[in-house]
Amino acid sequence: MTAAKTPKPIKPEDAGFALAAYRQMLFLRRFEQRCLDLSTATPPVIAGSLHLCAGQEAIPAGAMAALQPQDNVVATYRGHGWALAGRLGAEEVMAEICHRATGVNGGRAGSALITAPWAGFIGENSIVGAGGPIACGVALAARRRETGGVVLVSFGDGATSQGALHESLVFAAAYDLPVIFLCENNGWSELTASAAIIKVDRLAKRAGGYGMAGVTIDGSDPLAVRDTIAQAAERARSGGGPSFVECRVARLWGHYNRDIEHYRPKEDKAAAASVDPILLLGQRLQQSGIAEEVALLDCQADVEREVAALEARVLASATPDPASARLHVVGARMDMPQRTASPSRATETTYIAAVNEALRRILAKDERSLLYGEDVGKAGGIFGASRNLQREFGEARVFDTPIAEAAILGSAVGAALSGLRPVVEIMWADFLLVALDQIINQAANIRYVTQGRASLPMVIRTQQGTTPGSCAQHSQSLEALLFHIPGIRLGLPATPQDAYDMLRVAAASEDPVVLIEGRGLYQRRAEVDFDRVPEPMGTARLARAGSDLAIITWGTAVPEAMEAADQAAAAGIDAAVLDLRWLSPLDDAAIASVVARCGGRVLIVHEANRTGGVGAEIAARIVEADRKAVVQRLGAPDIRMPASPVLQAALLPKAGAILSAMRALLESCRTPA
Ligand SMILES: Cc1ncc(C[n+]2csc(CCOP(=O)(O)OP(=O)(O)O)c2C)c(N)n1
Repeated sequence: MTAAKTPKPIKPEDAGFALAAYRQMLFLRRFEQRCLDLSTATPPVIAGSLHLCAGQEAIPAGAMAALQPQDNVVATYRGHGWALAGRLGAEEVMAEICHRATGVNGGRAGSALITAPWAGFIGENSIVGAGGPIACGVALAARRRETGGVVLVSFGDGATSQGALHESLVFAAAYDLPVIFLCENNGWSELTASAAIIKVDRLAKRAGGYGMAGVTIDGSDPLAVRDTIAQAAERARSGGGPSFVECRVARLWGHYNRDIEHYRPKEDKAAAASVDPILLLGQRLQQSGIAEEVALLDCQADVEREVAALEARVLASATPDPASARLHVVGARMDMPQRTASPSRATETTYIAAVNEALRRILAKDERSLLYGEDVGKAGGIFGASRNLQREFGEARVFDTPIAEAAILGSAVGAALSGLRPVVEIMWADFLLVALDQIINQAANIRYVTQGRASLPMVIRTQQGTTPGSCAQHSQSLEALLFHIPGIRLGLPATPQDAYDMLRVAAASEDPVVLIEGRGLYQRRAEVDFDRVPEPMGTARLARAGSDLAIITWGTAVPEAMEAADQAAAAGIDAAVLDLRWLSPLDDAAIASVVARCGGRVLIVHEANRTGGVGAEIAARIVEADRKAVVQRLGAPDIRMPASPVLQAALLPKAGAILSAMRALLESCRTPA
């Protein structure tokens, strides 16, 4: 809690700014009050939760005055003040909070996720701490594109306990990124007093631990905020790296609109009211001889009229068209890599070398592309996917990162939002689990929330599967987790040609793409035509024609299915093998066609566990389309993966098990029901 203070005089040269800040803060308070009232009316005019910034208005009012047009802001759910103090119009912001068609995001974001990167407002974020990594990516892009811009990311004191925020502090420090980490310390972590769970008296003390400058200031003083942010921005702009600015403020209202604050001592609330920043600034303006009380009252009345008129216009405006709810999940347009001038010729290549060549061509083709991840730069990746690429394209475009998956993925989100085309590596698919937020809550949402105004051309490469000796934390096949998520593309190349083609197709996509390679396939060799025009995203490959039974499969199960089909052929069974390649978009037409050609006899094979696997969805789709189809699934049983090769062999759906399943399926079709 901030102690009561004696008002500091305002210098004459600051009079204009102080008056403007006073009006802006009043406007924000009135705006928030009306939103609160509308949300607690019976019935509520605004549905859902609001996190209002009463008591914290001086922070955006002061900070935005120190930023320049090329700078960007990343806020939290308590971000109305940042949206208003920034470059968005009050009417479009209130309309968004009221879920109107004319809102910044057409009602898709609501109060807590207002997103307007086109206006330098990268957006609010409802995931505590998630903005830090994204800010790092925006800063990477600012540096690479030489905009001279800095990025300010605001977060609460509670957020300083979040892993993603720590990763972003580490990441920003590692590259001296132009980021200002601004902590709005209101003393509360939702319903818990931060002092009870944070054992440091000043959060800015932690900055030194990251190797950056840190300072604690009075966040209820817009002049102090302006001057401190101006210094931090100057440091960032001149290459001095990130700063951590802790702004102490009082939370005047509850955590959210329906918070009855039963947990909060009355004295704490009273103490907060006594340091109301608007009250304090009003006193200072009067005591410094800048404004009389009557002028301040006039200003208040004027603001009230303005907000009332604004509210009337917003409430008279239309709600979104329900038919539009399905639009803008992913983009319709796709720039396909074109045929190169060189004549087509096939070269025998390993899968991993094909990945390397695809990355090389992506970097050569487009200056906006970046390649980074753990060990990706100097060493060229633990599997060699990026070998020699740093030497060829330089450390600014191909680089190593801290061991910080949330920062890797989140910075890719920020960089892609800011005009770059990052390709990042997550060393093992199992490591995605520590940072899924940045894919699912962040990347997958951008196009939808912005109604297609912003898109995220980013590629995440990883690899998965069981190999002899790999333990349960380095063996999982996790595609089903991502398959479930709208807004991202998902592919699993099974051959060197597809490893090459699909990566280039992914890099041309305007949507986030996750490519899961097969570690067990990396040393497989096959002919690769590096100059052919790749097939479009979402097309399956008929790896083997047949008519007795269709095996539908993908990823590491493909060679096993091919081997099983070869063995079956020797026994007179003519099996087709459809390698789906892409799970999103899913090639429903190719599935329907192979199912029809095989008389509705289908075996779906994947290395991932059977329960909740992608096979279940495909089986459902086949049977929904043809109730007579006979569909079986073969996956790993629902067991953790042991390291012992002997134990692994007992679980994995290898060729022998596939052949047995094919025979059983055909037998069941011959047996009358
Ligand atoms: C990752 C995550 N964990 C928990 C929450 C639930 N939550 C929403 S706001 C909040 C409190 C955060 O406190 P602080 O960072 O101090 O910000 P303030 O709300 O005070 O602005 C919590 C725990 C969340 N949204 N995201």
